[in-house]
Amino acid sequence: MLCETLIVREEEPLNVESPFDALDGFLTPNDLFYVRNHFPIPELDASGYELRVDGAVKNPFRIGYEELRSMGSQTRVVTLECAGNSRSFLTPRESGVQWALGAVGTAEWTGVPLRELLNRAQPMDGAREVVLEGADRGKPLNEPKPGGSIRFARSLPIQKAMEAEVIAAYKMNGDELAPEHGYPVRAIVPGYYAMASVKWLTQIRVTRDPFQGYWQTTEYGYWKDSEDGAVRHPLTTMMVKSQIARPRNGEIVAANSVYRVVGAAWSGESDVTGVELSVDGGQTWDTARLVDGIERYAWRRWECDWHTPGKTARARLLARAMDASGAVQPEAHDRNYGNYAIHFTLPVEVTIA
Ligand SMILES: Nc1nc2c(c(=O)[nH]1)N[C@H]1C(S)=C(S)[C@@H](COP(=O)(O)O)O[C@H]1N2
Ligand SMILES: [Mo]
Repeated sequence: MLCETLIVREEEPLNVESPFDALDGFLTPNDLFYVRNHFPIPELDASGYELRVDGAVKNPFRIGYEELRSMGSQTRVVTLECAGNSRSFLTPRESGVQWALGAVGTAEWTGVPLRELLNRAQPMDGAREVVLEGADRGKPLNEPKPGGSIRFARSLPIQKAMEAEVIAAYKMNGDELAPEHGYPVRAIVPGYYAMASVKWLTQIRVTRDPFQGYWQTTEYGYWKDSEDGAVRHPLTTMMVKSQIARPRNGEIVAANSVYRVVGAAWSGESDVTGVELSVDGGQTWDTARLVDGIERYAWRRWECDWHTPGKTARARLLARAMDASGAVQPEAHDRNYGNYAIHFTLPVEVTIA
C-alpha cells in the first residue's frame, strides 16, 4: 500500500511534502500538492482583496478580485519545484527544511497574464524588474536579516514578467486556490524555482533598480564564478532533474521479476528529451520510456522495466535526465548553490529478495 497523504516537515509555519512514491497521474491532486511557507498563512477573503500595481509606472492602479476574474484568462500546466527540494540527500547535511523528493508537483493553473496588468500600468522607460509581494509577514531566520518583520517578496526581470505564460492565478486544477496555496491570488512563474511564484499576491511594484530584498539575496541565491571571483545571483531557472518515484528508498523488490521503475523529469527553460536509468550504481544506463509528451513548463513522467536478478542482493538505482539545451543531470551537487538547486542524480537503494 502506498501512503497517500502529505508528509509534515514543519507545523508552524506549515511545510508539508507530497508522497512522491504515490506519483500517479500527470497532474498532482490539490490535496497531495506540497506546501512551502515561510510565515503563517494570512487570512484573506475575496471580497476585501485588492492587488496594487505601482512603482515606476505611468498609471498605478488597484484591482479587486471580481474585476481580475473578469479579465481574459489563461490556463496552463506548470510544474513547481521548491529550490530546496531533495535537501535531505545532501551530505554533509545542510540547514533548512529537510525535504525528500516531494517538494515538487504539477498542476493546471488559471489566471490573468501578468503582462496585461503591467501594460495597463504602463512601465516607465528604464523599468528593469517587477517585485511581487505577498500578504504574509514575519521575522526571517537567517543572517544577514532585517531587524523587524517583513513580507515575502521576490522580483523578476521585467522581460520574464512580460512573457505570456507568467500569470496571476486564481485557480488550481479547476478549483479556487486553497488558503495554503495562496488564496485568493498567487503568481505562477513557469520555469523558475517556485520561490518566484509568490502566494497571496497583493502588490506588484515595477522598479528601476535590482531588488535587494531578503528572499532575493540572503535566501534563494547562489554563487557564480566570474572574473571578479564568486558573485552572488538570485536563483531563477529550475535545473534539469529526474526523480525515481518507485521503488522507494529501502524497498524490498522481488528477485527474478520485472519491476516497473517509474518517475518524472523536468527542466526549467527547456524540454526534457531523455531519461536514463541505472540499476548498478551508475556503471551502465538504459533508456527509459517517456510517458508524457512535451508540454512546455510541465514535467514528463517516465518508466523503465527492470529485470531483477535471481539472487538476494542490494541495488543502487539512479536516473538521469537530459534536455533540449544539451544539459545533463550531474552526478554531484554544485556547492556554489549551497542548500538549493539539488538536482544531482539521487540514489535509491533497494534490497532484492
Ligand atoms: N507569499 C509567499 N509566497 C510564497 C512562499 C511564501 O512563503 N510566501 N513560498 C514560496 C516557495 S519557497 C515555494 S517553493 C512555493 C510553494 O508553493 P505551494 O506552497 O503552493 O506549493 O511558494 C512560494 N511563494
Ligand atoms: Mo521553495
